[in-house]
Amino acid sequence: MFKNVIVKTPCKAVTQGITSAPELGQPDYSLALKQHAAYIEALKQCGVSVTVLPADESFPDSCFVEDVAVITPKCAIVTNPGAATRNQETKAIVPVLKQFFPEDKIEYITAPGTLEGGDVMMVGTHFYVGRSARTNEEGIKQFIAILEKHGLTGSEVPLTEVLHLKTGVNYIENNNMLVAGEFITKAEFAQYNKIVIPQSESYAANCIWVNGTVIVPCGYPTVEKAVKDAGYPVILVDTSEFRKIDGGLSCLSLRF
Ligand code: CIR
Repeated sequence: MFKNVIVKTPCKAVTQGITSAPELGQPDYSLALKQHAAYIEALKQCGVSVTVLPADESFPDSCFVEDVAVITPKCAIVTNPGAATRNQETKAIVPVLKQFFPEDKIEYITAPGTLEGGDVMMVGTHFYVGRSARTNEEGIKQFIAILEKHGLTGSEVPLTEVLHLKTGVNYIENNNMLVAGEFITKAEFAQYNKIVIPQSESYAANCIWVNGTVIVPCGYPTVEKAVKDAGYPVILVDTSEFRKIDGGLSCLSLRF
């Protein structure tokens, strides 16, 4: 169960966030703020305490707070984002993590290692780590060494089609895993009960489990039904403005 969630308010520069889909247009700032507020309300409905960090105009993508840290049941790991314009976003998360963890439970990925939290998927005490354009071999090596120091385990999952691991695969507990695209057939995930997502709704592979409820993005009826059919209560949240800059539900929070 999660007790805490950290989110970060989108800044006005969110309109300039990195995107692989410019054809979707720029995010509307005021709508992004409204959607972010609804996201916070959905999280609160799941019984977590939400820490809302102030917007930071220096970093257009800084609302995607998941990428700057990985929080495990044993320690917090400050990442080293591979995206140049995002790399220094980690500075602001360190004092926040210190409010929740003693210094000896805060670890760091360092250059030449790179790693972004969107590439990390927690399944119990095991962490799958996507090797992506943002997370490199050295980053994964450091990350797994940190996990092992704290009694946890990790393994690498190569990916080629999507931005981050969790862009295409998400664990929703009870052995259930939402899988899309290249993750549907990966041997690493053969042991799970896979909920296969059609290509037309692949964006909605990025749902989040929060204390028994699954938060699903608005507008993906096949995924909504599949998650409900798997027995979960569902809360829908509109993420249209974050989608325009490759962001989804998981990217917008740290849950622990
Ligand atoms: C980026 O390219 O870094 C942002 N525009 C989107 C980050 C999405 N984060 C995530 O999947 N964890």
